[in-house]
Order: sequence, then C-alpha cells, then structure tokens
Amino acid sequence: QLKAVIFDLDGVITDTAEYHFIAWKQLAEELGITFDRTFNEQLKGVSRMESLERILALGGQTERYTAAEKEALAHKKNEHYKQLIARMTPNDLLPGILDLLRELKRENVKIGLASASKNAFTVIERLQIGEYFDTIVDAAKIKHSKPHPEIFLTAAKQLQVDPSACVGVEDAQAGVAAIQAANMFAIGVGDKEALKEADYIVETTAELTYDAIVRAFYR
Ligand code: B16
Ligand code: MG
Repeated sequence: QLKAVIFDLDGVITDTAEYHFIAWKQLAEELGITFDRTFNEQLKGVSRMESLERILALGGQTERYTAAEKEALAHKKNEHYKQLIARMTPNDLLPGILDLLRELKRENVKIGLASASKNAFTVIERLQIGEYFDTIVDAAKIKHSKPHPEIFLTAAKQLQVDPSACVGVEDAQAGVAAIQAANMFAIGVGDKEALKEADYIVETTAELTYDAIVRAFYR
C-alpha cells in the first residue's frame, strides 16, 4: 500500500538543476574545463565535493589542487548558486507540483524530501512549501551520496513508513539508483533514455499527478 512519496528537490520540485549547471559551468570555464549537458547528467544528485571531483577529472586536473583549494573552488560555486536561488519565488515551482502536494495531503499520503543539497531548506523556504513536508532529511547528516540509499532510507525512517510502501521521485540517474537500492518504487522525471532504469518515467512534472503515481505503483 502506498503510504509515502519522497521527493528529490533539484530538478523535480523546481528547476534548480539548471542553476547548479550554470554555476558549475562558470567555475569550470574559469578552470579551462568545458562540459556539456550530457556530462552534467553525471553531476545531478551528486554532492558538491564529489561534483567538483568529477569536473576536475573531466579536465584531467585531479592532482592540480590541494584539499584547501578544492574547498575554495566548491565554496565559489556555492556562492554563485546562492545568488541564483536568492531570487526564487513560488512561481518557480515546476508545473503540477503544488497540485500534487495538495492531493497527497488530501489522500493522507506522507510527504518527504530527500535532497542531497545543503541549500534545500533555503529553496523550500523561497518556494513557500515547507508546510507540506512531513519530513525533510538534513543533507549535512548524510554520509553516503546517492546512488547509496542512505538518504531515502533516512526519509522513510523519519516518516516511520516501510520502504516498500514508498515512492521516490528523481530526475537523476544516481537518484533513481538510490531509490531502487532502498527497495522503493522509483519514478524518474525527465529524459527517457537517461532514466531508463526507473520503474516509471514521466517526461515532465505536469504528467506527475496523484492518479498517475497510484496507477504506476499498483500496476
Ligand atoms: P549543494 P538533489 C543535489 O540536489 C543536486 O542535484 C546536485 O547537483 C548538487 O550538487 C547537490 O544537490 C548538492 O547541492 O551544493 O547545494 O549542497 O537533486 O538531491 O535535490
Ligand atoms: Mg535532483
């Protein structure tokens, strides 16, 4: 029985995935590294430091910086990202998300947030949707990045719901893998090819209705 829906944030509830992309791309360019949207798929859902490592590896620069310098580079990206999210409003919710949150509440389905982002609380506040969430996992307390299931399992635990009664919603390959490793039903939002491992895929959040979720879950 469906008891909870656990959402990823960036790229599912709002298009902050685009802001992460813009901020990383600018930093990469300053380092003389070019990357495209295909490579960016590998950064989605991945923690800040791990994302930096992947970008440096892409540019063959893994050995070039000390740990302290890497911290500074990650900090720089985050400052740019914070500037981008500072102007967000409830208008930045992706299509259908507010209706879905309302409907889940009406149907007594619990709602959780499993975002790897340390900026998640700020973004939720800017979007003014905090009241809908029964639990929000604190990314700072999570030891293992997606695709490890830890963040989704923590959300289920905090909701006191068995993972088998949870649906996870993700836009990232690593996120879909994390949901499945947690033994939950994985819904992918976005490119059908990139997310082909998901149990159910929608191209945009507009298709992500309560009815569609229920139908997919019990199919
Ligand atoms: P921060 P999600 C993830 O959020 C993003 O997809 C990923 O691009 C980002 O690097 C990560 O959060 C860490 O974010 O630098 O703000 O702590 O998709 O899990 O909601
Ligand atoms: Mg995401």
